[in-house]
Amino acid sequence: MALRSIIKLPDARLRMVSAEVETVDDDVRALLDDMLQTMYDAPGIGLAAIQVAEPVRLVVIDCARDDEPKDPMFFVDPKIIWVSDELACYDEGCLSIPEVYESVERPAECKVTFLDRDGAPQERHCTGLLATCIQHEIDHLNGVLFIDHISRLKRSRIVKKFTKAAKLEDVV
Ligand code: GNR
Ligand code: NI
Repeated sequence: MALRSIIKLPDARLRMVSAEVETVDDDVRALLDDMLQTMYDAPGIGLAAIQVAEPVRLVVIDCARDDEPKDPMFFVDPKIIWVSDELACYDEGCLSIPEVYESVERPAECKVTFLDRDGAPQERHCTGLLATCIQHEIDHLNGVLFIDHISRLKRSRIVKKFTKAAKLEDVV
């Protein structure tokens, strides 16, 4: 297992549409394990492969609270097949947009199909924080960021701030 570095806004790779995986082999499992370690280290509750610069449709999530046992979940080629009419608001953050938190409204529940770490097809009904997180991660697989769900004014302020910071880093 290895820690990978997480790419940040305004890295254009965050806008890529990631490719389907289809076969879950040892290379895919190794990348999933690296992603999990990187997510725990950050720390975060979810991570999409594109955040470690790998444009493939892989997601890891662990929504367990600090006082609960670890609950790592692996999603290969996740697809949303149903969303609830009911919406829920959550203060979202993103490891690729550090220290920015904004309220985002999404379907409160969803059903997702995916392949597990062994390549077996699975279906999961997601509620609560897991429902929010899996939708945030599947957005990443399609090049969509949570700031795309907030006002244009707020979004452009955030993008400007990160673009400026990246330019200053270039100088040093
Ligand atoms: O760590 C994370 N926390 C979080 C909080 C609310 C909604 C979504 C998330 S996912 C985020 C990690 C991340 O950037 N995943 O892509
Ligand atoms: Ni994110």
